[in-house]
Amino acid sequence: MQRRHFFAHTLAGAAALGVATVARASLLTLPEPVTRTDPGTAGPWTPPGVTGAGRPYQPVVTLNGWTLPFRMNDGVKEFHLVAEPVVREFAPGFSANLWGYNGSSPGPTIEVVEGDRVRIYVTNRLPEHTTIHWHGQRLPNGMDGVGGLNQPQIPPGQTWVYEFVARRPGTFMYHPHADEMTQMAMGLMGLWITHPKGRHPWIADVQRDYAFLLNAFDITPGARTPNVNTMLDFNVWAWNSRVFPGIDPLLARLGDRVRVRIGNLTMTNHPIHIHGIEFEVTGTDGGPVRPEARWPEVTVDVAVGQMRQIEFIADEEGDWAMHCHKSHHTMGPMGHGVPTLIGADHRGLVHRLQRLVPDYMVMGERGMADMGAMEMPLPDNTPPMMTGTGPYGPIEMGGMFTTLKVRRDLPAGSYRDPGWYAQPPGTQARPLHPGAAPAPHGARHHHGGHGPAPQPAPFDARKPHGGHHDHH
Ligand SMILES: [Cu+2]
Repeated sequence: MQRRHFFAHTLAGAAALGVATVARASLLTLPEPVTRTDPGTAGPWTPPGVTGAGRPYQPVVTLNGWTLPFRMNDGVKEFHLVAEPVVREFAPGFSANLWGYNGSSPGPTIEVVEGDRVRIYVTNRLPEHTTIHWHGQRLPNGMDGVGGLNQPQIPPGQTWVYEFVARRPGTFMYHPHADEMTQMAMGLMGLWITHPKGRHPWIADVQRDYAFLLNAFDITPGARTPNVNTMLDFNVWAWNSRVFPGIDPLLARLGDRVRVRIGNLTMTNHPIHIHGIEFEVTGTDGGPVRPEARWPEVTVDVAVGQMRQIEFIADEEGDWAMHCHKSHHTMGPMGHGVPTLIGADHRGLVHRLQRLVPDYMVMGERGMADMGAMEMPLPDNTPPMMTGTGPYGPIEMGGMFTTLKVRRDLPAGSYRDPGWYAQPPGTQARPLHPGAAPAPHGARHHHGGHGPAPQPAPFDARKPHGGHHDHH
């Protein structure tokens, strides 16, 4: 019964769409899948020589991600995506069992040129069927990847082929259109960049081009696998399946024109805010925005299922915060059902409570800032909560937070973290009475802008005493 159903499905697909026919013809020459599990940011990937539709381009840098190499086959750019279970480190001390592509969640970024003919082999190594939808692309209807509508779903164990021309330059995404709530809650998604074929009046040349996806998970503290039936109450707010302090900084040389492409595959909107500069929205998944239709912003709201492409000149040196402005999205897993204790007086209660609950701690009487500094017992494998240590102490941020680091002396094309910014004398907030300020963070603090760059402090992922990530 199971078997008959299975064959009926496959034949229907082949007859209706020709997708399986392409697959059969190409199976012998399937490109080796390229896999990467390292959650660090891979450098830009430049294909060798002029390929496909031609034109050298400034490659994107996928934040805590990578670009999938292709091979040329008779003028066609061939990619091989493998949908499979992966283990993703969200931040030091916190990893989860996700589904991804080619070893990572999100999957690798696909980067091509307008006019390229692209063939994508998709192998399903998941325990259930899947498809891939190429969000935002112009393509033949049978290649759009909506399971049941445009094609039968791809059963486990099979390889199917998508093929179309990248007709429109821009920023796109890919994700399953099969058991979508589960498969996206497990991390199946990726980015697609199509560079313009020639000089485009509405697409600027940039020195740095970053891309990342907003994604969210519901992972019970201490657990490793997302709850896939969660509809709204997610607790891990991530960029490319990473949370601060696990998200790499965006780097720019002073004066660089910088593009950032942000896609949202969570179930809520995210106002992404950058300090220190103003930007314009220069494109969406619908295409580039005409220059006369742009307006300046410092926060761009990225709604569910949208891509926003922003650009700015990095003309102000420093370490600038860049984060989702929903303040609970820059937090770890706490915040659910914790009562407000501001103004409450715990005196006399703590000792009695600790007789019943030995780990009981006072927190929140003065606000929650103490959380950033306290050594608080957390279950093993829990996201950092309000942590990440800067040159002046705890940054008190988690989740959807990172920094934009602008430096005069950053070499062109370098993506090496330059460490913390050293503020020139007289340009930093100061206490009214010298000596009243807490001591700066050890030897990492430097005055003046000309000394050696301070070393980046190791980020603290605080764990219980005796735990395997205890730093103290
Ligand atoms: Cu947000």
